[in-house]
Amino acid sequence: MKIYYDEGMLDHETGANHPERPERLRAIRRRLVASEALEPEWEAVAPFERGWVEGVHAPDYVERIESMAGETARLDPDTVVSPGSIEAAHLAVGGAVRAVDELLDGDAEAGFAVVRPPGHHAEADRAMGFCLYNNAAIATHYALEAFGIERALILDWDVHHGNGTQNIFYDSSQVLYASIHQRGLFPGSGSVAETGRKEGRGRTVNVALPPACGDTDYMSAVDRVFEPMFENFDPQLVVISAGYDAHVRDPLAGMNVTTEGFGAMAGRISKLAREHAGGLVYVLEGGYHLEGLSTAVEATIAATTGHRAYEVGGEPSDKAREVIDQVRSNVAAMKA
Ligand code: OKP
Ligand code: ZN
Repeated sequence: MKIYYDEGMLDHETGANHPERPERLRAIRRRLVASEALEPEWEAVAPFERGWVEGVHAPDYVERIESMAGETARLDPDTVVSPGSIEAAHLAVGGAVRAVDELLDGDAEAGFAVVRPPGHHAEADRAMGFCLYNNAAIATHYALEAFGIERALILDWDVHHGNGTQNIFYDSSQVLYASIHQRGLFPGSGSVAETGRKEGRGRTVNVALPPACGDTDYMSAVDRVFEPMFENFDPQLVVISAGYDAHVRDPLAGMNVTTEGFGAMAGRISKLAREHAGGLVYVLEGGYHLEGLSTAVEATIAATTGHRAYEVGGEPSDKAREVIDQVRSNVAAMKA
């Protein structure tokens, strides 16, 4: 699988004790270099184009972010800019865009943009929750513009709700945003009742799970919500906002997904994506336990490429099933 990565993303410095740190990408890089049996192909990210970002973010916001290049700033209590951050943000956008570009050009069946800063909390006009530019939203918007795609699915399995991505496409019939996350965590949005607006009605899906859900709960959501979503919406592009902070070892959240669980999810979802859209792109979001993060990224790649098959057996908990069934009834009525 093609991996889109650039060392310049290590120069986004967030300060001592910040969980979103350069070591995250170093750990992934090291792990993938060591597992050469997976045949990762290291690709350069695309050179930044401001026009891509302006398709998603407000011009004033882009101007403000660009003016911070080389500087130090604090945008919210946990979102900071260091002298290398704006360049890193450009590389992150470039990684996501190049991955989508090569997928849709037919040069790759699957790609993984190993990027930071993450993106899914970034709103059209606001940085938030470690995120400056919304990498996945920008890459998706790029696909609509450059390739004339009419139905794109963004599936966000980061443990936090991707408020930015949801809001950017809330009115859009062309982009289906589906998130599975832990309810009650940052940023607080993402209830089951948030389902889209106007043309985008029914095009937002939130599987807002209670804490302590694990592999069987996540796989049940894949079977009972995501699979019918693929069938009914029939996406032409699939972008995964791939955060790994639902991992059982993650320090920021309270879910119990294992490395094998991520592998199982990636196996199922990548199969659906290949059947409907010819492949998929993973864009890294969160994930703050270095070993949990790096092994789960490895499992995602191994499952997607067919180097390994991961099995999860067993029934979901009653508390997860309740949410899943509620969401399922919304998805059942969806039409492409
Ligand atoms: C980014 B991503 C309350 C805590 C805020 C921010 C978490 C951002 C997560 N002040 N924590 O979705 O992994
Ligand atoms: Zn997260």
